[in-house]
Amino acid sequence: MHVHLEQWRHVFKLDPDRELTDDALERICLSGTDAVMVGGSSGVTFDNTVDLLARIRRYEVPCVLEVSEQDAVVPGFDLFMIPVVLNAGDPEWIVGRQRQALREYGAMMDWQQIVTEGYIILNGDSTAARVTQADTALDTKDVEAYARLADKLFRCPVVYLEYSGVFGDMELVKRVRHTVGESRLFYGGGIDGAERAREAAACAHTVVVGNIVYHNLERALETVQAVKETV
Ligand code: 1GP
Repeated sequence: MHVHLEQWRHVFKLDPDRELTDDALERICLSGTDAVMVGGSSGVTFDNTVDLLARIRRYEVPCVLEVSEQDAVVPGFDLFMIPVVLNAGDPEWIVGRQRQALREYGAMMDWQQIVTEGYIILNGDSTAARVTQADTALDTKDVEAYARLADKLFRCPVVYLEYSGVFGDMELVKRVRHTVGESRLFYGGGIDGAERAREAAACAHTVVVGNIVYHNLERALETVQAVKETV
């Protein structure tokens, strides 16, 4: 399948380590979202990833894997998104794990299917921040500099402002959108319904909705239309 991430407005991120009923999954996949991203910061395994992929594959929605665990790289996704955590304190999450993966699979990878995400983690209390030892004490200029680094220097197709668990600073998100040129700006964190979805959609190119899927499916589903209606 051909995936056009430069056109995505709304994405659901599903965690293979969490339970979701068939009915809930069906409603997510048929919601009109542009893609389902599979990924999580802990407990992601080959088995739970392959299970979730197989269940999502009953539907036509594009399905991409955000790789955090080499052992959980399952073939058959439409796209593999590789986070490079620009503000990680531990270089494992900038180039370390990537080097390890490329040592093993570099010669046989299909580069057409791979997209680099320049990640900037901004919620210091999130699992992602803890795992990567992210330096989240950043001011606006730092964040803009990281965004330029991803966009201009590394030419990442995606810059990802990750607030996972909390709703972010929309002024900052907007500034970053004006800063990036070629990259697409993804925003994720704390979207719990239509209102925040609209706010985030006004500031970022692409809005990622995660957690709320597991807490309030109705509100999660509302976010699709809310984002699509926002110019
Ligand atoms: C997490 O950016 C996503 O990686 C979405 O965040 O779970 O807070 O919606 P939430």
